[in-house]
Amino acid sequence: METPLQPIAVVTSDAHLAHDGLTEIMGGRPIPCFERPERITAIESALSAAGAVRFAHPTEHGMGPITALHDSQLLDLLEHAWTDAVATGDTDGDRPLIPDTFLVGPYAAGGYAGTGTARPARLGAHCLDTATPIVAGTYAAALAAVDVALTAADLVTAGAPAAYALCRPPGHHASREMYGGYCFFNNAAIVAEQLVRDGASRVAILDLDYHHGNGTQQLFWERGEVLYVSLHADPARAFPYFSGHADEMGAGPGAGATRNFPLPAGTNVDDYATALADACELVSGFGADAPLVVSLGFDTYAGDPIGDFAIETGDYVRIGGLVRGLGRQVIVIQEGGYALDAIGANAVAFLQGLTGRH
Ligand code: Q9C
Ligand code: ZN
Repeated sequence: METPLQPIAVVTSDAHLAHDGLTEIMGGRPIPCFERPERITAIESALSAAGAVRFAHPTEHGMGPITALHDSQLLDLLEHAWTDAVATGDTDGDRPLIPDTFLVGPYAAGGYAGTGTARPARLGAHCLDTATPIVAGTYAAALAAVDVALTAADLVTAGAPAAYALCRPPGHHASREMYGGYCFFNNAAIVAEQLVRDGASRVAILDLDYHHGNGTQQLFWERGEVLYVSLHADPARAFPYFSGHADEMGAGPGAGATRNFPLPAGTNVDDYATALADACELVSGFGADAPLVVSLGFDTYAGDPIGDFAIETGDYVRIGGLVRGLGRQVIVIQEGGYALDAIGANAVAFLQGLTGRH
């Protein structure tokens, strides 16, 4: 006989509202940000309406879990970028900060050109792309997203079968010393690292965002105790272009603990489920002794403005069900997903599959 299902805990905070980048530059054009506050409010509304969720607020976890993975220069930059730019006149207070000078080539290999490098110039030393604007509230929002993720982890560690962290800004493109791809701190990686620090000897991360999580991959590239498995659009055609190929499998003690499933344009739920079943085999075989961390993106949705997969709303029930089939506790971390008219329904469908309510 089945025990009554408990409502899944959804961790959320209004702190993300302070990060509203307004403009990103894509293909040389300034356009309204895809990564907007309405993404999370839409998910909250849909989950409220669907019921069977219980909202929880994050607790503060301090800087320790962040400094455990991220470079101090990245932290310093993100903390001060906006106020420095205001002080130097590099923003009039209305425009977001998007670097126009990038550090590549020999200087990049050797660190900064000089210790006197001004903070405004450092943006381009730590930034991946032109799609990740910084505004006054960015740093606070990014810190709060980490607390949202860590609080979901706390709930699961305390015994909940699953918890859903409505993280915004997302995290999986952020590496040790680099922000970009709408991400500042790597929420999912920080959770995985915290599980290791709390005593787990093996932790698995399953990344279901449309894009490859280059940041998560980099952070655990040489770490055999953290498995990173990702399904995503083939980097031959999709951001982040430089990583996510099938032959990238980790190095040193981490050799074999990174696995990538690049997928073609038009991938539908049958194709996706086939790859996900293989990914789940890897997760099962890894033998983690901590809850599974899932980086969840709804940019795999057919109607997503920056994706090209063919997954429909109802398909997320099946996808959530495949994750449920692993029979593990799950910490779900929100990553991407930009179709505002469907992201809420997609989240409801995924949770139906994950919790078995369908
Ligand atoms: N020409 C996440 O979904 N822009 N980030 C791509 C392609 C950046 C996506 C531009 C997309 C970042 C968390
Ligand atoms: Zn994405």
